[in-house]
Amino acid sequence: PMASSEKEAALSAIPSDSPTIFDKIINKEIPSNVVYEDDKVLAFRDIAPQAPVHVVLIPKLKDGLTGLSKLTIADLNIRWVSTDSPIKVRQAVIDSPTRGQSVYHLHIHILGGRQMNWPPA
Ligand code: IU
Repeated sequence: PMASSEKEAALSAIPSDSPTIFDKIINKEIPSNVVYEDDKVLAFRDIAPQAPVHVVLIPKLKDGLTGLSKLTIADLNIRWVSTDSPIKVRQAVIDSPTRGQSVYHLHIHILGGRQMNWPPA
């Protein structure tokens, strides 16, 4: 299944500044299900969703930034947050029939650090 090939891909991937499949998604060389796009960011639906709504939000500029380990607040402001992109992403996913918020204080989930499966164990 997708989960094991994704796991194998993650285990064999090496950090690199080389172009990735996300560059091709940004350049529309390969298709993706775009939910929001502006000059700085692209948000698209993950091809192997780990939840009923699973959107990948990526900056268009990589500039050596290959992962969260090097992320700074300046990167967040310059590369990720353009005026209304979080609102546009919200608008794109808000109609999902599956809600499930339990704590009504603004929050965004970022999932990572381990491989996950759907349905969740
Ligand atoms: P990761 O943390 O680097 O493993 O996250 C990459 C995600 O990108 C992962 O959830 C994939 O399912 C997803 N993805 C995608 O949406 N479209 C693609 O063409 C490829 C990966 I390759």
